[in-house]
Amino acid sequence: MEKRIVNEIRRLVAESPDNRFPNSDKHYFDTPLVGYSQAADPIFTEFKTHIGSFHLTPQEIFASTFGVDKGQAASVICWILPITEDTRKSNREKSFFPSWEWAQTRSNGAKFNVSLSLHLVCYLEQLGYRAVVPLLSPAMQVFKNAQVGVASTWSERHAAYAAGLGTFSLNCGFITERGIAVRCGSIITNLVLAPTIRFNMNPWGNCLHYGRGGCDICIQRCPAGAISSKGLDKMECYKHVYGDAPRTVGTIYGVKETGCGLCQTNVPCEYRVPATFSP
Ligand code: B12
Repeated sequence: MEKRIVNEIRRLVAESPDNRFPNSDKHYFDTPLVGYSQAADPIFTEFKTHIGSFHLTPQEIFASTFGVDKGQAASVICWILPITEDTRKSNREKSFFPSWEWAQTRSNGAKFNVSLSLHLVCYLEQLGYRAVVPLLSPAMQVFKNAQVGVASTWSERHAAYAAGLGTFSLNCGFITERGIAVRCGSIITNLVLAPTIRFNMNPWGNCLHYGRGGCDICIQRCPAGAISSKGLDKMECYKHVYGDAPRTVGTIYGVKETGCGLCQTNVPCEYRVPATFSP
């Protein structure tokens, strides 16, 4: 069953017209990475201590969606959608606002990610299982003033970390074997799946800043001055990502959400886990 799910996610990424730029054959996302974790993994309870008690476990989301008497969540299915090389290259050249390609990926690629999640829910339902997209569940909320800054009741990156798909970084981003220029997604189901092994037990293991020290390229790339050796100032990042950038280039690009992603491109971790420091 694990293999069937991987194949279904890959098939949709390869074939869906929603994973295409407008009037083009070019994809928003390349072949995805997929990982699984057990819903009862104690790491999900541990996340409450890192993020806040509002961050929910898979079982809490499952129960709030289907009711407490409708069985238990068994697994979390996570995927990583790598942003294509053309889009990454176009954003590498930018020094303040994101490229047109990046903005399309943020806006329309994110919609594809939602359709992929919903497709998977239907796919599992047809096989007789229950499944829920945490970000579309009734329990989903975003808190602007949590102790850790802007945060939601379900963090896709933490779910992906639990599924062994990568680690965090200095700028808070998630670095996978296909790099940091990615989008993440997940669903929770009562289908029992074998969990992916978490090889990297260091939550920041893929980030050169922590691994060898000295890599501060993302600090220099940030147009909002939001990254320092202490990490990410989420409010400064938020003001640029949801304020200045869409206000200035959103209309020109024809999208409401442009993202930014400068700290995810032209950095050593852009499309791989960086082995050495190469400015
Ligand atoms: C709120 C939000 C924002 C906010 C706040 C960002 C943040 N870091 O939380 C703002 C507006 C600033 C933002 C900006 C961006 N975002 Co945003 N955002 C989200 C959202 C909706 C929720 C994130 C959340 O709640 N995180 C929880 C908080 C608490 O996590 P955290 O602070 O990062 O976690 C730290 C601690 O927990 C710590 N930690 C401490 N102790 C321990 C111990 C252990 C064991 C572990 C595991 C961790 C840990 O490690 C983490 C890193 O320091 C998610 C979608 C989702 N629901 O997940 C997308 C998401 C995180 N964003 C994403 C993206 C792409 C972006 C942008 C690049 C914009 C763009 N699209 O162009 C920028 C990049 C900012 C950055 N460098 O992280 C992607 C992540 C891609 C990636 N590779 O990381 C997500 C997952 C969306 C998606 N579906 O793909 N975002």
